[in-house]
Amino acid sequence: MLEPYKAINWNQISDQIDKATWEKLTEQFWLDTRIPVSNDLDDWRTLDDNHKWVFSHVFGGLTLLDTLQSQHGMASLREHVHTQQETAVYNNIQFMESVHAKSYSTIFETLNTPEEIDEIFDWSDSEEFLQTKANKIYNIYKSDGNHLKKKIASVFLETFLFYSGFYTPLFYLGHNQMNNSAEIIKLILRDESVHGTYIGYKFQIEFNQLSENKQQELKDWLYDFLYSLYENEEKYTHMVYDKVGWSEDVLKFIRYNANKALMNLGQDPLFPDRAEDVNPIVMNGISTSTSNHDFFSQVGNGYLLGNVEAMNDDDYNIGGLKERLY
Ligand code: MN3
Ligand code: MN3
Repeated sequence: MLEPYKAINWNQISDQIDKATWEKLTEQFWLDTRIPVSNDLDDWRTLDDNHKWVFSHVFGGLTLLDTLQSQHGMASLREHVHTQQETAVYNNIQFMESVHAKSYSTIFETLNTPEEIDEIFDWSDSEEFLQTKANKIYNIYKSDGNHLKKKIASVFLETFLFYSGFYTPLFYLGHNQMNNSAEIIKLILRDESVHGTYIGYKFQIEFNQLSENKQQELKDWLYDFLYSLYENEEKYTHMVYDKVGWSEDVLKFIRYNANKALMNLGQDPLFPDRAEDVNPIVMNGISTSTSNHDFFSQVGNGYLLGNVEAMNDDDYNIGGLKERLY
């Protein structure tokens, strides 16, 4: 007897969050070709060589990381879904990751010379700490193991490990410089806040069904993994930012975002850093970002998603969905 192949039916939704996320993501669709990055060239020419190096190489790093998301991240999450709509959402996210990867490189391909562009790609394809970061995540994606770990890896990558790169355009945005490049980053932040929340939500549904022992085991793994990523991220940050003296500020910012990633996964924060500890100029850059705050609360049909954390004006990142109440 042939197993029937089922057509996706959007009139029969078992998880309204799938539909709400699909609608949100398709509504905010965008392309890099819409943003005139070349208008940043006047600001670019005022930067010294060290600041130019940082600006272009963080985008090289981000290009690598979203290449990973588009090629392996979503494909690995798609291997284990509960609904056909969840597959559709991952398909949308996967395409947008390709848009993101293209957009980061659009920035340095607009600002830098052809020789510099080649050097940036050579750098991102070989730099030790960047490659370590990408490989730690990639190894989880391609393993046969626990699909919950794949969701953890995806949320850590997008809500934590990207932020050492995001710091730079947000810093300049806070100074009203390089605004078109920042416009791209704002659109990406808007996407990532939905991705992190959605994947964290899917994680929490299954995590909550595990036995207490299994939950504890996974938590231990999760914090160990976060810590090993952080240790590498410290080295990456110093390697990129020591030359302009921003490393300590960037590290505060990434610890703050590591806590956000934990919140997306419904876990307790690890680091003491709070929004007020982060450079206010960077927070100012974030606060101008397009807001998605609280979009899940508009979802009807008996879902009441709690604990959208108030975040001191920075609503770039939706709070963890700690409870799923029926
Ligand atoms: Mn992305
Ligand atoms: Mn994403």
